[in-house]
Amino acid sequence: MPSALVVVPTYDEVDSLERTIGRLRQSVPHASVLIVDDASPDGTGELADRLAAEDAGIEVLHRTERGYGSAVREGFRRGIAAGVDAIAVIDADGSYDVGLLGEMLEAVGEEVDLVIASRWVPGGDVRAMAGRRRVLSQVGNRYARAVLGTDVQDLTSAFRVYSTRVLRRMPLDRMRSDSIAFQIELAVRVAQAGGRIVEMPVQFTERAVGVSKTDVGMVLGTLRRVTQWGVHGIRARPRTKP
Ligand SMILES: Nc1nc2c(ncn2[C@@H]2O[C@H](COP(=O)(O)OP(=O)(O)OP(=O)(O)O)[C@@H](O)[C@H]2O)c(=O)[nH]1
Ligand SMILES: [Mg+2]
Repeated sequence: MPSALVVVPTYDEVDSLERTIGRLRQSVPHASVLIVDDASPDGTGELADRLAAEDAGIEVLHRTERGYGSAVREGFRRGIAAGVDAIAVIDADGSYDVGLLGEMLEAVGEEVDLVIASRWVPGGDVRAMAGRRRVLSQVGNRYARAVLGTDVQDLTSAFRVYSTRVLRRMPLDRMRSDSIAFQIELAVRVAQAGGRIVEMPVQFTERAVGVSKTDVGMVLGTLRRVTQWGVHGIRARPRTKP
């Protein structure tokens, strides 16, 4: 089992954080946890501090700036500095089944640089997701796949394990994308860096508590980004000449 850091970005997740962290500590006790909270007004940061005080395997990073992408990038920098073998990222809202993480960590290694917990491969199980969102995610993924030349089925999944080796090669300071576009950009960059990507079917349940931070603007922004990348010829795999 590789040494690992699990990055958990949080913003206003006071109703789900403790449960998610509890499950994490239970399912991968050897991995340390870094909660990155951006001054949530609902007390998530204080709750995170309390959890960290009770468990030496948990650390909290409090930031004043806001942003999912920059929170995760900061987590990557910490993991790289700590010299762990693998860095995992999972949402705090309990949507993704944490139980898969042990298997994901085992899969990452010499041969594999990114393991994606995938909702859209056979065996993936998506619950309580409104039909509209389901279609949007699948159509969006199909569009991004075609434009960017990759066969990753769930480019937008936020539950992933990266090899630290591949993250060291990412230009973290130059990356500006956020939210859904951030997930797609990283998958493409890993492929461009020659990293092998593996998808594992995950059980996904739409968040039951708390408020979504993803809005229509982010979805449209992602669509625009993917289209721009396509126009600029940015692809996971170079186009094969006919
Ligand atoms: N640190 C930090 N975390 C964030 C920020 N925005 C979102 N998050 C966290 O990132 C994770 C994903 O956000 P969600 O709101 O669940 O996004 P989503 O899964 O697309 O939307 P839902 O369908 O509502 O679950 C959650 O753990 C959030 O708390 C942010 O600005 N800063
Ligand atoms: Mg969510």
